[in-house]
Amino acid sequence: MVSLFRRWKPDADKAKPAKDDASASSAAAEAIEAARAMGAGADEAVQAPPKSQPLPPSPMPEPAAPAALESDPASASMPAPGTAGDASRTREKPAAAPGRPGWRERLMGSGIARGLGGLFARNPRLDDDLLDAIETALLTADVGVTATTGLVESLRRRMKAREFADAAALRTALRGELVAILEPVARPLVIDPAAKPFVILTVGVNGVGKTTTIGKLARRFKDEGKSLMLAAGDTFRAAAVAQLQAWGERNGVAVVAQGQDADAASVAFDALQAARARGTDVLIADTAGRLHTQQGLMAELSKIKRVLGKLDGSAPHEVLMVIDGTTGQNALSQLRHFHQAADVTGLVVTKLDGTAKGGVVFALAREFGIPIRFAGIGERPEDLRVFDAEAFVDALLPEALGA
Ligand SMILES: Nc1nc2c(ncn2[C@@H]2O[C@H](COP(=O)(O)OP(=O)(O)OP(=O)(O)O)[C@@H](O)[C@H]2O)c(=O)[nH]1
Ligand SMILES: [Mg+2]
Repeated sequence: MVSLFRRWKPDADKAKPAKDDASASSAAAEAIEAARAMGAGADEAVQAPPKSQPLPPSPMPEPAAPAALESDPASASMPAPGTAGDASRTREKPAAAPGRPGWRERLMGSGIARGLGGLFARNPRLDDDLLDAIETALLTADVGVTATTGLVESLRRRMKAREFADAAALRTALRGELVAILEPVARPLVIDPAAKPFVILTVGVNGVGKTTTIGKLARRFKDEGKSLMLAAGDTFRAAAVAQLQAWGERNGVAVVAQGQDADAASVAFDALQAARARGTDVLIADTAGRLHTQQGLMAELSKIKRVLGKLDGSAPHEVLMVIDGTTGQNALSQLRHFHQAADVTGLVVTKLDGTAKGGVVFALAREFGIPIRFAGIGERPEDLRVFDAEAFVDALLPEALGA
């Protein structure tokens, strides 16, 4: 898989001196929206037993019912429930192609970008004040104490050694250090064509963007010409099944479901069986959001994994944990627990657009070293980018110091 991102070219648009926190960075732009999740039907309709009331995510599921999988016209019509714009591409297209919002445009509104941008404008001189301001900006953006201290101390040492001629040189060094933290985890998800299907199990706490991310991935894989199937493993709420079905319909993807209160492991098992029978390339299983501190719910994830493994010893091939970028340091604790229960193999950090602080990405990278596969930078189907360390960092740092 190729990185979607086009590296942002520092000189692409000359930065202007920032004047305040928010504006600092050169090409500021914001992004954001807030929208909704999507839905998607299927070219095979799934059977979602009645039960309709969207209930708040709550405790445990239960027994299952036979998964129904009816084939139906592969139409991709449905207006995705509460979704935002559609868009046809999600692919390896130049994500930042002219006219399309790229990383920079999307992340400029984020807390970390605003903090770093303003700081260089306010502290154009190469001195301790600048370092203090950088430290504050990183801490405020949730980079975390350990990572921040390491970064700032390293910069301080280099500054004392007269390595930097001016603040611009220090900015370049900061960029290099930030990229160095992320580079090791910027490893894209590669779908092994030998796995039929390649099973992706998505996990995460409530509301982080799991289902939306599945919808975005469905679009991406479809565009890549892969056949896929979705498993409605969030059986806590009827609305969750409907949400996934809407996404499936939208993308013409089959969704296997049993409805609310079904046993999530059973849904996953049925879906894997169906996907194998059809020679499907990729199966993505949704799961209900759960608090990482609730042991019973975490154990259910282990069960889903085990059950999948019974059909295919190597499944799931990817346990994709979705993390809300606005979560802050709590994300570390979430990952620790989910990793313990389900051996997380990849991350998607969502909501990096808007007001997300985003700095937690650095903390996660430093502490766990688990690959960050994708970044969610909006609610539309195309707002999922293959994670690119340099593009991400460049979107956060002002291109000029504005001094
Ligand atoms: N701004 C922004 N919003 C997002 C992004 N990803 C998801 N969302 C929004 O976050 C909200 C929750 O998304 P869902 O996909 O339903 O989250 P979930 O993890 O499946 O939620 P549960 O199933 O209830 O645990 C929706 O309003 C989405 O549109 C993103 O990258 N940026
Ligand atoms: Mg969901």
